[in-house]
Formats: sequence, structure tokens, C-alpha cells
Amino acid sequence: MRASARTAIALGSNSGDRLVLLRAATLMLRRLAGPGVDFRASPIYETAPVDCPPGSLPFLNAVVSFSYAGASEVLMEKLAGFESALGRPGSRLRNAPRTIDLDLLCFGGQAVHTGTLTLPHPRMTSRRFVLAPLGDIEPDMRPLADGPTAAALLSALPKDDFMRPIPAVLDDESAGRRAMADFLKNRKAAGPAVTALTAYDYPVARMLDESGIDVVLVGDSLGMVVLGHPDTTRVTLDDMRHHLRAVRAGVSRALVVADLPIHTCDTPEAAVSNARMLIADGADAVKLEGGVSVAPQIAALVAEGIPVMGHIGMLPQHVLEEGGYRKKGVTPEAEALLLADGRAVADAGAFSVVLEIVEAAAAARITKEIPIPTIGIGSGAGCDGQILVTHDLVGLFPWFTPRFVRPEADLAGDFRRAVEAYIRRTQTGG
Ligand code: PH2
Ligand code: MG
Ligand code: MG
Repeated sequence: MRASARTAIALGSNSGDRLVLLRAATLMLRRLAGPGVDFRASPIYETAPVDCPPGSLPFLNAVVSFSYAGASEVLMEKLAGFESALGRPGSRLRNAPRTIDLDLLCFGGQAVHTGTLTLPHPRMTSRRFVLAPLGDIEPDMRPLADGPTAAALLSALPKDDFMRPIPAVLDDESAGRRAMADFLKNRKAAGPAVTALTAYDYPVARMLDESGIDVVLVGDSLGMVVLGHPDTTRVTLDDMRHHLRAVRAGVSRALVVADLPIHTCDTPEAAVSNARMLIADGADAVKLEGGVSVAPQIAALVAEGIPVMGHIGMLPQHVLEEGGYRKKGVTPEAEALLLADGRAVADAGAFSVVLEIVEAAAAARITKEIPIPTIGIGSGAGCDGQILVTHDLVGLFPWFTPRFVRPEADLAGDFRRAVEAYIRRTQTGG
């Protein structure tokens, strides 16, 4: 593995809730840097637009720095992924208002000139909205190894007309988590559909994140597809925490949601103390099963600043009482109860809700009626998003596939072929 390079990234926003956007981006960058890295975040400045179309609003600007172990091209791709996750559309008018702009300023003092990347950033030396926050956190950094320091570059600048620090902290993880969850909530109106898949370990989580998934769910489905249990009713909080830590290590862009397993949220107090442990292990949000009956738990979590995904319809933690995985919301009475559940979950402050095995027409009507995105599984195409167990999508749990799944791969088949080929080659001395 190559040595890591000290890098600095400029953040800017002059559209949308600028502080929320800067904090969400900073959380993604902190996750990309990883634990135990010297990660620095500057004060936040409000600045007049420079070289922007007439009528542009003031920016919030800041800089973060950290040591990055990958290549600068990979870092560039990560920044573009974070920008699009935070609602920045593809290329438009030059310097048009943007929800978030993440500019790679410099990378280990290297000079880089490729078609897509110039380092150090060619305009950084003339911009006080970059050099002032950079000078705050890395005065001795040399953007070019044999060039001047950030502090020297800053002192060479002419005075700026409009640039003032604002009294808010950039590197606020709790605010960052809420900002990311709010973004997903807004996808109900803004689109596109929300995409979610499960992961229980580092490689799968990292592949999902690199593919651009919105939500990585550490589901208690791990009881069935990883631990070999018959259902999810024996999964413990410790099981969840163990797998969650592995998933967290692989995800920087997507929202990581962790299930509160059975009997860990029977009261609002239990829900809060158990969810706090999941947050400490790296969850951005928690999910819990139930509608009207768990609204107090959801409200208590939200009051603690913990984003909550609801889950109504078929509730796998209740499969033993119910005697199977049956479709929900089939009769008008059942649909009315489900709608009440959806409303209660939304009113309690959840940012989205899973609809599991709900009659498609009912799911579509509930989706129209409630103000948060519905994320369907086996509930038809009329939801605001979809979720599946990744093993089902890629054909990695060959002994059982739910009826509503359309697999996109046969990894179990590939896996068996590879193992059988290895056995043959080993036994024939090949
Ligand atoms: N970014 C630009 C152009 N102009 N002006 C301010 N104040 N802050 C910015 O981040 C900024 C700008 C191009 O990305
Ligand atoms: Mg820029
Ligand atoms: Mg840019």
C-alpha cells in the first residue's frame, strides 16, 4: 500500500440550506478519511460570490484537510459522488448557484496536469474564500511541494471586500447525519427514486457505496442470510453492532441505516439507549418495525437527534405470531390500518418508511397520502423507492428466493463453479 498524502478540499454552497449541505459533505469526507486520521475542519465563512452570474447569492465556504491513502483520481471521483448525492445536477452554466461544490485543492504537494485534473487547483492562490480557511487549519501546508505555504499565499492577497466567519461548527456529526437523512426525505418531491440494499460486511458495503446506492441497510435479515437462523427473531443488538462496524468501514457516501432488532425498542427509553450504541458504531440512522404502536419510540429517537426509518406492513420480527410472510393491506379495512400506521410514523418524525409485502394498489395510495418517501419491498412499483436483501438480488442465497425478487445475477452458481474448478484442479495436480 502506498503512503498517504495530505490533502485539502474546499467546500462551497450558495443554494439550498447551505449550512446543512456543508455539514453533510463534511461528514462524508470524514468517513472517507476513516477513523484515527488527523482530520481538520475550518471555521465557516460567508463570502461574496466571485466570478458568478449576476444575482448569485453569498456563499458559505470552508476547507477540510486529511491524509488520504488512495490515488488523487479516486479522490476526485469520490468528491463528484458526494456532490451528486447532495443534489448537485450535472454540468450547467459556469459557476451557476450550486447546492455543494467540493474542489480538490492539493494532494501531497504534487503537481498534476491531466485532462480532468490540475493540481494544485489553478485558482486557489487568488481566492481568499479558499486561502483564509486553509490558513486556519493548515498554515504550513505547501500546496506545491517547492512553493510557498498556505499562510504565505494568504498574506500575499489583496484585502477582500466581503468575508466574515459565521458562528457555527462545520464538523458536527449529529447535524451531518440529520442533513443526509433530510436529503433522502426531500427525494419524495425532487426524485429520483430512492435506492436501498442490505449489507452485513465490508466488501459488499463498499461495492454498494461505490455503485452509488443511496441507503445501505444493516438489516436484522442478517439472522437469515448470514447467521443461518430460520428467521430474524434471534438477532441480538451485539450481532447488529458487530456487522454494522464492518459495514461502516466500507461506506462514505451512502446513508448507513441499522435495524433495531427484536425487543431492543420495547420502550422509548430502551429505543434511545440502544440506538445510541448503533450510532456510536457508525450508523447514520436506525430502523424499527411497527406503526402506531411504536410512534412514541420514534418520537423519542427523533427528539434525541437520531434519524429514524419506519417499517410497516409485514413485520418479520412478528413472523412467529403471524405464522408466515403474508401480504398486507389487501382488504379496505387492512389498508386503512396501514395508512394510519404510515401517518403515525411520519407524524412522529421518521424521514422515510419501508412498506414490506403490501398490496401494490394500497402501497401506491399510502405513498400518495403520507409526506415521507415510502421504500417498498414486495409492494409494487408505486413506492418512492425500493429495497431488497442484496443476497436475493445477486443470487447469493440459493436455497430460498422470495417470490417478488427478480435476481440480476447468479453468484451462487459462479461460486460453486469456482470452488468445483479449484477442487478438480487441486486433485488432478493442475
Ligand atoms: N466558487 C466558485 C466561483 N465563485 N465565490 C465564492 N465566494 N465562493 C465560492 O466557493 C465560489 C465563488 C467556483 O466554484
Ligand atoms: Mg469551485
Ligand atoms: Mg468544483
